[in-house]
Amino acid sequence: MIKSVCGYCGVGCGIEFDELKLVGDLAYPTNEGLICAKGASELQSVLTATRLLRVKSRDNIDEEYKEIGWDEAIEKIAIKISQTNPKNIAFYLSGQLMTEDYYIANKLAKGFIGTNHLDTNSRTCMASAVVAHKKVFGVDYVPVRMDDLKESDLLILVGANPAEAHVVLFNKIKKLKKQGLKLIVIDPRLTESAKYADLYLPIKVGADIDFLNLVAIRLIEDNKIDEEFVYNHCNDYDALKKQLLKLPKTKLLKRTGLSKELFEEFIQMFYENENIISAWTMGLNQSSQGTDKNFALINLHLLSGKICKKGNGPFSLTGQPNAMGGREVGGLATMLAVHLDYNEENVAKVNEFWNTTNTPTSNGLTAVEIFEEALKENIEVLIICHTDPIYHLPNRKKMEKAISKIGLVIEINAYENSETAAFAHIRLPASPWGEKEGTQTNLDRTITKQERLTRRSIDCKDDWEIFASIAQKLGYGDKFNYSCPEDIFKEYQKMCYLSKDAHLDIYKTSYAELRTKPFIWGKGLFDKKEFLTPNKKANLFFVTNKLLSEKTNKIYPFTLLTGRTRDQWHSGTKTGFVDSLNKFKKHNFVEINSDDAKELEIKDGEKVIIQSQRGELVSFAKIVDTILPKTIFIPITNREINFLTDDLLDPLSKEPDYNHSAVKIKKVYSTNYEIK
Ligand SMILES: Nc1nc2c(c(=O)[nH]1)N[C@H]1C(S)=C(S)[C@@H](COP(=O)(O)OP(=O)(O)OC[C@H]3O[C@@H](n4cnc5c(=O)[nH]c(N)nc54)[C@H](O)[C@@H]3O)O[C@H]1N2
Ligand SMILES: Nc1nc2c(c(=O)[nH]1)N[C@H]1C(S)=C(S)[C@@H](COP(=O)(O)OP(=O)(O)OC[C@H]3O[C@@H](n4cnc5c(=O)[nH]c(N)nc54)[C@H](O)[C@@H]3O)O[C@H]1N2
Ligand code: SF4
Ligand SMILES: [Mo]
Repeated sequence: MIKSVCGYCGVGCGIEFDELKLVGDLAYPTNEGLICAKGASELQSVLTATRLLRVKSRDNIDEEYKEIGWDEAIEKIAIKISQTNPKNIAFYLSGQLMTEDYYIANKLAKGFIGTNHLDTNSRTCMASAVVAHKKVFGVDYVPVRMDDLKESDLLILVGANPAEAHVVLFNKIKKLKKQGLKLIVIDPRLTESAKYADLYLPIKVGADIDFLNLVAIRLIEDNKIDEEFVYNHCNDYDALKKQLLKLPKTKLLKRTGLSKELFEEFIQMFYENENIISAWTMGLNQSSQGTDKNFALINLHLLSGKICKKGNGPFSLTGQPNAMGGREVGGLATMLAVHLDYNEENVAKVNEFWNTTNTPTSNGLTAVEIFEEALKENIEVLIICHTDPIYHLPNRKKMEKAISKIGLVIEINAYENSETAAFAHIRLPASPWGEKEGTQTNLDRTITKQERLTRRSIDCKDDWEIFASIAQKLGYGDKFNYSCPEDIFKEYQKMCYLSKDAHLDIYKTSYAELRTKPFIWGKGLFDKKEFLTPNKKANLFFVTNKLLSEKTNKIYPFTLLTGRTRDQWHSGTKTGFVDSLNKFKKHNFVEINSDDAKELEIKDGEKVIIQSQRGELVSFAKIVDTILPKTIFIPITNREINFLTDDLLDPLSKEPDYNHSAVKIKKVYSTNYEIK
């Protein structure tokens, strides 16, 4: 029996493998034996016929790939890197990498090659929460754990659908509901999660700041502010109060599309329940004002003092299995390493620790920005690992054009059917989950050991080994002399002492301990109501809805929402071919409100074309009453989704505005449209 952890979502369920099947680990505190269909089938993904098993190369993207050896490929990469100015080299990583992989890639790129352009798909996912945490608390720290839900009276889900995206967490929520936990869901779609809500608020897309400000105003007007907490532990309350009270309340409510009655029901539940947790995900983060939306929500907890005590607080739900670990390591272009920002003192510390002089001194380009620079022909080498940017970045046509201008694109992937593959020059086969070991941190700071369950495919390497072999070829061998992931983990643990106040107390555990039980870093960091800001107080920020997103108009009258379905994982390289995951839901559909469908004479199951200013896709209509009028929903299992989306970014977090693109939808009469 081997114990490991699921490699899909941020819940991070403990699993057991007995050579025949995967089951939930009853003794593991996060999931207590529960597991979802994706987790239970993960070994099948290791065995699919679509694995990338050989090194492939070509000089030009119009040519066919040829198989080459590892040595030749690594040499080609090292030669090109050594001939290129570091400012023209970029790395694009993933919240699905393990901590050890992330650590090595970050050390190689920033510390030795000397480029600061190292970002991750977490930019498209958690960046808004990261920026908000840092600005409000002075540190990227999630102050709530799943266990806190047991002591909470009310859970508010805003722009999150855990019934499909964090399945085991939602199963726990359902159990707790039976013991009295109340649930409010705020979402333009009556989602699977909303079906269990005590109160469902069908908010208009993009109106969350208006709603949350309105609640803050009510807290002030009804004397529900926790003055002790606000005056002793927060900055800028008086300024916030003054500005909030100037806002036009009727207009705010109108913009939310909610009735006064529904709003009042929300307020009543907020007042009646002592302990409140709010949880959010992509419905807030992926927005032109993603960070502001985080501020507006966290404000409510600070104003009402519902934070820093059991059963209370703002709970950002991390999506990917190790997006949190990547943030800890510093695998973002806006961070140096181990929660350290770029500044002279930190760069000196990091240079000394890595025994180098090459570390850059300022932030690098973030995800979409890397591609924007590529469009200007300023990126010559791009190393992509464990993610599929051509599938997942917004405004796909533009991203395709950009990547085509990069001289050397290296794709490290465990599967051969990514969308990015068509634009790569060298493809390196990685060993996937199940064939390797390492650590990952889940959404509530729990670090777990992933174990090797099966033998490694002959020509594959672990992601960290690939980065280490590039480092060795570049002549940094003595600094990248690791024999196994544990060596890397130990070095990373030492580096955590450099973090501010050493709050990343990851040095307290070890591989040996992690094999028997998980470790939670930063336990009780805010218990004394002290934050990591200069005066130890949390910052309140006044924000308003600036209505920056693409506006619907006569030509494009619908707003496009995009998101998850329960049994599929993003582009589907790991889940798309697993029979047990395919039986419940069709992948290719677009949800449209029944009134809109009637008006457009679209019937259920009919072929429809969806177009935006940037591109189009063809799908099948699914007529529902669970989505607001003039809003459609397409799951991101549709690999063409981002031909439609807008590449507008949040100015603070640089996270894309995925959920607010203006589109039109119409029935397809012609037989010319193929559905891929
Ligand atoms: N099955 C499965 N699970 C997954 C994943 C997967 O691919 N498949 N991916 C993982 C990852 S990486 C992530 S980031 C998480 C994402 O987890 P979630 O964010 O919970 O998943 P989404 O389906 O993107 O849900 C976002 C919700 O926000 C709503 N929404 C959109 N716009 C607005 C708005 O303006 N206001 C409000 N209030 N709501 C809005 C949408 O209708 C949708 O219900 O899931 C993780 N879990
Ligand atoms: N429209 C729209 N776009 C979105 C989103 C949205 O909600 N709407 N969500 C955004 C978010 S939150 C996210 S997180 C991204 C996700 O977008 P991606 O990260 O592109 O999605 P995945 O399909 O999970 O890609 C992971 C890749 O890693 C490969 N892989 C699997 N195992 C291994 C391994 O062990 N090693 C290596 N090297 N490779 C491996 C897989 O084959 C796959 O190609 O999409 C973003 N894009
Ligand atoms: S809930 Fe998430 S971590 Fe748990 S088994 Fe399902 S996909 Fe894996
Ligand atoms: Mo994500």
